[in-house]
Formats: sequence, structure tokens, C-alpha cells
Amino acid sequence: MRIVFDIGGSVLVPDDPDVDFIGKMAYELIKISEDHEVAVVVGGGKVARKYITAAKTFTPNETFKDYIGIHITRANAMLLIAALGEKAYPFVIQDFRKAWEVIQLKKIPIMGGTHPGHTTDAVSALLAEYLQADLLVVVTNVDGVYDSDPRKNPNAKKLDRITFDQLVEIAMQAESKAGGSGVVDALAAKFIQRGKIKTYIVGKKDAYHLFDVVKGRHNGTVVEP
Ligand code: U5P
Repeated sequence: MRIVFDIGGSVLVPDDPDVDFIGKMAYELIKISEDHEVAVVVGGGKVARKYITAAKTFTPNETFKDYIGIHITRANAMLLIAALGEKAYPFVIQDFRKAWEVIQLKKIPIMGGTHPGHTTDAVSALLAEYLQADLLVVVTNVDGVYDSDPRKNPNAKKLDRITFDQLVEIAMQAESKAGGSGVVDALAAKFIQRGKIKTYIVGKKDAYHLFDVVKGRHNGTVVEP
């Protein structure tokens, strides 16, 4: 299989870099890459948001702030590259076509952000579409997609299986309420729907055994037709 991983920045770097987690995930990714083609997109998370908030003091320019966010995603990507050692291409990839080229070299391409105006969720979905990936695995702070925000609603129910259309619907609702229900952002959901990309949305706990996750053994949400 060809598999794209979308690793949330706050999963990798909650406050400080989670060195233990990054090491374990790198180990799993290397194991997976023995049987599959692997590409990874890393987010900026909380650190990016702290920098963007700080920059608000000095500029109202949203595009400028997105560029700051992109820099943070690339710093996080460098950490994963360090953990993957020889198996990773040593530069953060900025172009989907280059990611394809790196896969042909039997190395793992690691991306962060690409252009202002979206998040790394959207980058992951586009990369998966471009590479015609068999599977997109999204690792987020919440352990799957819920019918409402589990951090606010104790009765929120996790959805084991949803369709592409349901994903878009839930992502749009979550975005309009500016709350996280563990779902990818609305633009990414649209790309997943457009590309008909089979997607697993899982939490950090599952990410410790990514090797099992790609085999379908996880507690997250499956998104399929
Ligand atoms: N960002 C972009 N373009 C990208 C990826 C990220 O502008 O392709 C910026 C956004 O401001 C985003 C921030 O909120 O970096 C951190 O990325 P993420 O962790 O939200 O994906």
C-alpha cells in the first residue's frame, strides 16, 4: 500500500517535544516502510498557534501569520526527520511532486505546510490525492471523530465508521462552532471526499502502534464510501 500519515503538531509537540513518542513513532514508521510506501505530513499545533498569537501584536496580516505557522510545521518536521535517521529524506519536502520522487528513492518524504491559507490537514489530503494513496492516517489529539465535541459534551459519541459525505458535514459543523470534535478541518474533509481517500482518524494512544493501525486495528474512526 501507499500510505500518507498526517501527524498533528500538538501530538508531536504538546508543550515541549514528546521525545519518547517521536522515537516510538519513528520506529513504527520504519517498520511500516519495509512493506509499504510511506509519506508523512507534520503539523504546527500549539507552538504554531503561540507564535501566530504573538505576531498578532505586530501585524494584522493573516497570510504573514500563516507563513510563521508554516515555519513551525517545518521545525517539527525536522524533529521527525532526525528521529527517522537514514530512512528519511533529509530536507523537509515542500512540493507534492518531490514527495513522489523521494518515494521512488525508497526514502520517506516528510512535509510540513506548503502555502498560506490552509492547515497541514489539507496538505495531507492533497498529498494523498496526488500520490493516489491507498490510505490516509490522521493522528490527532482526540481519539476519533465524535458526533459533538467530547471535551465539552460528556455524552458525545465516538463514530466507528462514517462516509466521506458525513465527514464533510461534521467538519463543517465543527468549524462553524470553532470547537474540535476530533475531526480534520473542513477543507481537508472536502479533499478527502473529492479524492475518495480511505482515511483512519486516530488518537495519540493508537499512534504508539501505527503498525497495527495500518492493518485496521485501532480505536479511531474509519472514513470510507
Ligand atoms: N499553515 C499554512 N499552510 C499550510 C500549513 C500550515 O498556512 O500549508 C499555517 C496555518 O496558519 C496553520 C499553522 O494554522 O500554519 C499551523 O499548522 P496546523 O498545525 O494548523 O496544520
